[in-house]
Amino acid sequence: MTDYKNILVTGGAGFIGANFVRYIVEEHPDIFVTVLDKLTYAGNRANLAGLPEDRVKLVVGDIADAPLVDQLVSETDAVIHYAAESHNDNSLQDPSPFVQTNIIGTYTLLEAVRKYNKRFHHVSTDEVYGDLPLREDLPGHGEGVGEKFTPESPYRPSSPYSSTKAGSDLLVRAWVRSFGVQATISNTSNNYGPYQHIEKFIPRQVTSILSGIKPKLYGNGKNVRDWIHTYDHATAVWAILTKGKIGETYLVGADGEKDNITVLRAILKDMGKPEDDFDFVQDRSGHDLRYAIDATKMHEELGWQPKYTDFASGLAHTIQWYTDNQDWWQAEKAEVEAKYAKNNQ
Ligand code: NAD
Ligand code: TDX
Repeated sequence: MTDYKNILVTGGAGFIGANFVRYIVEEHPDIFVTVLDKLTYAGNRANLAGLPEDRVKLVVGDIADAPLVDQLVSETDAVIHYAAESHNDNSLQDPSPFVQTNIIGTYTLLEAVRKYNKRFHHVSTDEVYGDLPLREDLPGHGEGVGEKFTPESPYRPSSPYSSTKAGSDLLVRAWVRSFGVQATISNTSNNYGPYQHIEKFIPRQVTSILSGIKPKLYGNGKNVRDWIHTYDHATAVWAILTKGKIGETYLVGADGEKDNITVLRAILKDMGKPEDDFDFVQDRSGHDLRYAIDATKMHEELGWQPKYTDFASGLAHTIQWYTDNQDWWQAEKAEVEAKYAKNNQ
């Protein structure tokens, strides 16, 4: 049970936001969700298709539109803030929307929750902590060796994307300390699952194979990402919203470290292709080597545990989803690939 009857979800028509809205509709029948989403290239009405109108309302608008945000925040019990420009590669081509949405947009929301004294949860990324050395480069390399990100890790962002997310986190911390805003922050590792935009690694490779295009692996493919199913991210955010301590930062992950080449080979195998049927392409500038989350605080303080930790079966379901929902992505595929091709990626 919770006191929240009306929640405002920014970015709720994007990948992780829409999965959170679907989780709320399924698991918390007493809550009404208002989604505020600009419907950028990454936002899609279809991500909310089939949800009942008496449970979910979509307001198309910008989180940096102060009068609109003021009105929506005044009417809600809590704000869960997912809206962002989210793709590292795009941030290397044009950082300006990242500064505008991630920093000015978050500032605009903070001013409104401050004015109306509303609960605020800020969804952020582990990328604010920069990267870790690969395990193989650490002394005594192997399983269980090597540091992970903790809530005490220093902020060390590498890209325009991660630096604007870091900036937004710091605004939230300052608004808690200086103005008593009731906020929490989560920094989560790489999500995967249905409704993820096809610019991102797993959906790009799956939709390429379905389109007869060879998958593209950056650099040597040894970069490590710590995968978590988006459903587990939703339950983590809910746990923080309802049980988290104001002013605290929570790191969310599911011990899903894998290097990119291993993930790509698993996708190829699952889709009946030879495991070396891909191209190595130009590396991402500033490419972070490894992310890894220590989620002890989530387990010990909030009793949260991830459920979808079998990556092979989560990946198979995700591949099936993109195979079954070609109408959802096909119209955009050529444009996404043309953009990458300009950068030899
Ligand atoms: P996404 O790009 O799929 O979705 C972002 C959504 O925000 C879109 O619906 C878009 O239309 C909306 N949006 C963008 N600018 C807006 C604006 N100015 N006003 C209103 N709406 C706007 O992103 P995602 O992968 O779902 O990520 C959601 C959040 O989670 C982001 O804050 C991201 O930093 C964070 N995050 C993502 C991951 C990941 O693996 N994808 C991991 C950790 C944290
Ligand atoms: O075609 C590709 N080939 C490739 O090798 C693409 C698109 C990516 N990659 C690599 C780069 C990364 O090492 O795969 C890895 C994952 O790439 P992305 O899907 O772009 O994710 P990443 O940059 O790790 O960031 C993601 O996780 C953290 C989200 O996009 C962020 O929003 C989140 O904060």
